[in-house]
Amino acid sequence: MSTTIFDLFAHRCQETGGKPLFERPGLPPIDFEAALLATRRLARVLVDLGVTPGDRVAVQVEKSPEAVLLYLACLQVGGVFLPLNTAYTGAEIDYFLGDAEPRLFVCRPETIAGHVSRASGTLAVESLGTARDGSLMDRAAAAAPLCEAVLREADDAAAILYTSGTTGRSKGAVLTHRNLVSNCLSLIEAWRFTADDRLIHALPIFHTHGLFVACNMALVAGATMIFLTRFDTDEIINEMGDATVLMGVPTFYTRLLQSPRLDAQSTAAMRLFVAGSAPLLAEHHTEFAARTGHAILERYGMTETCMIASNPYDGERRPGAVGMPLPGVDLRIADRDTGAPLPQGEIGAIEVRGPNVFAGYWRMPEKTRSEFRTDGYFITGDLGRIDADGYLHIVGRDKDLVISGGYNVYPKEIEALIDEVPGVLESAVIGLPHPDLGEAVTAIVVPRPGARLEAAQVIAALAGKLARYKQPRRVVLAPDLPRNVMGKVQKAQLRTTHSNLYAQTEPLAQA
Ligand code: MLC
Ligand code: AMP
Repeated sequence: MSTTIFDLFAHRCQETGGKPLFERPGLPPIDFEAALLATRRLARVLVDLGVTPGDRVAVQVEKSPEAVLLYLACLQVGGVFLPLNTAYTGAEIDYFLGDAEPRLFVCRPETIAGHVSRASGTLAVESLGTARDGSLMDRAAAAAPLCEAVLREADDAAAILYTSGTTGRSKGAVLTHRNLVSNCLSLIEAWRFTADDRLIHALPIFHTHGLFVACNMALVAGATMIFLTRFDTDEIINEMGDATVLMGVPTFYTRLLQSPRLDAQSTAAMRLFVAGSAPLLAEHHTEFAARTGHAILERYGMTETCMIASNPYDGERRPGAVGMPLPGVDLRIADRDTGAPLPQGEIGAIEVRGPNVFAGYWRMPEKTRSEFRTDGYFITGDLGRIDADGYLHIVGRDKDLVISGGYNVYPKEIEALIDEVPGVLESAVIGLPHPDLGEAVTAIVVPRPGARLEAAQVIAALAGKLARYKQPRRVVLAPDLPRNVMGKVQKAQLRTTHSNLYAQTEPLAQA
């Protein structure tokens, strides 16, 4: 039997009872006690809907406190929480539901009409809105609280998060209770997170960063979350006067730096700024420190591994570095082909082992095996080196991946769809430096000889098939793609050729 995030939250509620857990501008706060009661009602609803231990609960809803409580309720009844990006289209949802075979799918009230037909003897479909509305909340209002929690083992699955693959299908990363609990407790200690903290939460809650780092830490430590539906520069700066911690992707910091309001005074109440999910430019780290007096604490993580490394809370937070492995995490720089550890200072594959590392990919034993070394190290697909002082630097990626505003996009998935567009001979999707997103998804497309193809046609053909953030921000038509002697497309060369494509681009929201 093992402790779960739900158990730790329920335990914390005994001490923090009437303290606010969620605060939202213009809305009444929700305290820990009320949150626990609502969770217990939702847990009863899950049981009534037939969710038994090990069953998946797939959820594609807008950000709300109730969505977090649904996650907790799922853990309470021993279910496996499966959050889905709100940007996913119908075709993408079909795949996830087919692959994960959930017992319950919870969608937005406005999309339920399109989803009810999915309901069957083995799949219940319910809805959850942002105003305590939806069929799930209707059921919860009438439900008696369920006070017992199902006992789980540390290696039992707690959640599945889908990550796209370099080839073919998306993979469901199965995270265990051990993964979530050990990582949460490590981070609470590493970042001195306490019940006195007030966390500005502006991240989405369907990914590791927003859910398993930010929410878990607040739920377990007894901190208050200033729960914002999305990132807005002015709103964040307004909240900083009454908050202590911000966790964000680098785009948050890029945008904050563009505001003349960001200075030592507006950030005076804050004690910690955390960045991760994508590389934070060293110059932004330095500029932020010069403007505010705060050194951003950059950390490194991955869906499959939760958080791996962090710059120190006390001690130098080194620009361009992601710090040292968290306690209990074994990290090595290894030869990409053999997995043999390399001498200190050399660049190689970043490999990790520890209680943070996931159980494997959902129903993909061979894929799982191929991503682990025989001695248990997981091959992250990132390339790095450890400097003389023990700081890890991520220097590149061994995987064909674009990270746009903190979201991962796997080129293979986009290329396959572009290649189906009439008039397209072939394509290469790459990430190019973008001043707001870090990297922007960009397609280099070769038309068929004689075809009259326009970039806009390619973009239009992808609409509706792919989540918006995966769609290329620009399509560049080219007569051919550079290849090496083996015939492999030289993406590095394409990235160099087009490196300035977005040099003058404005932030998304203002574009
Ligand atoms: C939104 N859009 C994006 C985008 N976000 N396009 C590319 N990349 C993105 N990241 C699109 C929208 O569909 C819309 O398209 C337009 O851009 C503007 O949308 P918006 O809603 O106004 O954007 P905004 O709210 O400003 O969002 C940008 C953002 C957001 C960076 C704040 O993407 C975000 O919160 N990212 C965080 C992702 C995250 O949590 N990653 C953690 C993964 S966990 P149009 O054309 O309709 O206008 C992980 C492990 C770890 O990686 O280590 O943490
Ligand atoms: P995801 O699959 O969405 O969990 O993304 C994980 C990937 O994000 C990692 O493998 C890294 O490539 C990248 N990443 C996360 N944090 C950082 C960071 N601080 N610096 C550079 N890359 C990062």
